Amino acid sequence: MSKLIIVSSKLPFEITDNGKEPEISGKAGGTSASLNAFYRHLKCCWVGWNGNENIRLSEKQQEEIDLQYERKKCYPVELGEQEVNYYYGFCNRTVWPLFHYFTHLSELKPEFWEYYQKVNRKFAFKVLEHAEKGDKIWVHDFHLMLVPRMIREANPDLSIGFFMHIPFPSFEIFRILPWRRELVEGILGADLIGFHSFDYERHFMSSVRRLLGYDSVLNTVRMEERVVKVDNFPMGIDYDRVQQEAVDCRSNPECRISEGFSNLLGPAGRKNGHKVILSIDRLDYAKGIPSRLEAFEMFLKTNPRYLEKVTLALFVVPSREIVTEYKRQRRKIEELVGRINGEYGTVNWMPILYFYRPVTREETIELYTLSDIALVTPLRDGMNLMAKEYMAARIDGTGVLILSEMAGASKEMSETLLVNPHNREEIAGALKKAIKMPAEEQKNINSIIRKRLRIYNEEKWADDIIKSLENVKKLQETNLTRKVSDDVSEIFTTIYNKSNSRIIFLDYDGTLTGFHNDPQKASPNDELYEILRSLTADKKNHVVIISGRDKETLGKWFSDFPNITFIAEHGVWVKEQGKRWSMLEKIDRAWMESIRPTISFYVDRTPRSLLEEKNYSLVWHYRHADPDLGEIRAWELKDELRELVSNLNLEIMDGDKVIEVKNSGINKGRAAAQQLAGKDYEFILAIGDDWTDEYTFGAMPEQAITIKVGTKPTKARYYTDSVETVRGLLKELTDTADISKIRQEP
Ligand code: GDG
Repeated sequence: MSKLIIVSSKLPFEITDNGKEPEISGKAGGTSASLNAFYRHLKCCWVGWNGNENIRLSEKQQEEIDLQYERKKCYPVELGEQEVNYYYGFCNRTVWPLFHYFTHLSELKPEFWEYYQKVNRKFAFKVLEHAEKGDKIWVHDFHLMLVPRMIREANPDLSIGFFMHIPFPSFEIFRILPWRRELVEGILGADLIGFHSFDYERHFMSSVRRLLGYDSVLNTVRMEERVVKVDNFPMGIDYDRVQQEAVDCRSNPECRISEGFSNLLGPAGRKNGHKVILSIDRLDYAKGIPSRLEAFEMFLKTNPRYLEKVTLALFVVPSREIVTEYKRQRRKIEELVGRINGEYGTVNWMPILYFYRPVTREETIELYTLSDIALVTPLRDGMNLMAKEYMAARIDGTGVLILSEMAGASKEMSETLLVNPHNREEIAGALKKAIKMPAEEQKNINSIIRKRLRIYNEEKWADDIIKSLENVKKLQETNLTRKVSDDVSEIFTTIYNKSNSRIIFLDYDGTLTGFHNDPQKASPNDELYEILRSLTADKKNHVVIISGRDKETLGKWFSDFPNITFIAEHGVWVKEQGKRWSMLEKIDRAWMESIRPTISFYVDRTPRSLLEEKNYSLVWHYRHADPDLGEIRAWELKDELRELVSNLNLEIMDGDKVIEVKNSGINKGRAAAQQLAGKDYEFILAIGDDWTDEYTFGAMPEQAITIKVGTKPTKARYYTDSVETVRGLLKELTDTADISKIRQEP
């Protein structure tokens, strides 16, 4: 039976040595801890670093520890001191600041990168040691972005999922990384790629498009031999467990932070509606603790009536203390706490209760239950599960969450008080609003959020990802458009040589020739003329050029080819071999006057786009516009056109970086079918590159060889990557035909 292997930078169990025998024990916080429940539930395996930097083990102790890990189906990756320093250097000092938009803090050191690759390889090896055919591998986070590709290259039979827990930045930020291409290619080794929010997904797709040129359709990236799905799965929490922990905490007197502290924050210590505001984070510049403190200071300054009536319980959990910027953060926080307490504190009251120390799970839960307000204002945060846990722990339904709009969690909790974490006035205002908010209103808001969190919990999140991974595999199997490899083209030439009557449909732009800034300039070159001459020289061949081009252009370019049949303007005009142009049916063009101004308006608004006027259609080209702007404008234009054409008998065609408006019912498929009607060709070949050619592919009989140029989803049975390979294939057909002719001749 196939199994699931979780891969994360750290295992959920660390080696601890409390003076007796070293043993492994569960970690308190972080991503691996939050995946832990899921791991227990699915009984999967886990590959990760054991976190052991300092504990030296004897051979016997090592055997015992290995056994303990084995029992838990955990497979530790061993890292040396240098590897830990440099690898985590890349993770924490290069990627982390950059992906959280702290570009000035990102250290672009080649030695970090070197170790990142090395350690990622170690993780991939460890997975490959334990993975068997059909297994699912679920790789987590920015520490392991190269692992999916490394695994795939060694074993393509595995299903690989990748989930990113932190934001994926906009391309303008991501492009700073000298190793951006390798990272995107590494992630794309997965079959399914997940992010917390649509924005991160969008940013990733934009990097894929700009760096590798792969386009996406409906979250699907078409790679060389397979499709990759990219989607957003906002991570949930183990809602019932958090709620139960909160219930236990309230009923169990042993579960207390400390008597004195509980008394101060608990009901007994609250007089005259005293409110407790909770702030609890790892020490990290991305968490925005100094801005939060400044906002709190502003609140005290502008609302003197709340002096002595509020307490900010500020917990800062030590983290990455060797990194200079973290030390600086700590200093900054402590200066601010000192300044605020010094200025506003009294003998009976300190506005901020500050703690710089680790916080246990029980303490965290208790703090949730004791605090009237949770102030969660990171400057950037992938999701922030603590905001969700606060909601789940409020068992009486009260509590106000002030949440940064820069946290992924804000997308699912828009009912709460959302703030811009850089805006001190806004946070101060939200604090006042939160303090004054009646309990009924709190409950109303929270009930909506709590219901959502209960339904889309951690289990559902993980199930969704695993199911999606299974679905991608099915999609990959049904969507098996094969590449025209050397073997495949050899089969084509064999069939070609054996057949006595052949028809070959060839699209022009993007198929026989590359794209040009000015469509009028993409005229055929000598090589193409030569290929067509060879093809048409064989009397068994009927060559059909089937294009969106107007008949004048095709007529001018191919005046020396009376043996070719031309279909122009997507099937409006036909010129049979040796005959004149004729129209497939009479077409009205009066509609152009009303549509032209709209397209012209988009030409003006989109630099480097242009309007092409054909006899029976209007075309907006945006291939050379900025890709993102082009996509946005294309959506807008389609939207506008849809309104305009609703009463006219028109069709909007969404081609490869073109939008074309033309009379409906006219398409390449209809014109191609007419060429096939009543004939019995032994060899049928159709090659095209864009959406309009899908009509041609759709009109072909089952035995036809249909080839798409490019990697977008298609009805064609094969794909190839460029105009050059199309020309190569056509040459091969005629060349081998010549050879076989020569061989037959005595
Ligand atoms: C990444 C992203 C994203 C956290 N600190 C302590 C602690 N925790 C517990 C929480 C929660 C779990 O860990 C996750 O917390 P966060 O959401 O804050 O995330 P991180 O692991 O720091 O980081 C983040 C997350 O991944 C999940 O995708 O939300 O945006 O940066 O259960 O309660 N628990 C204890 N002490 C801590 O100091 N006991």
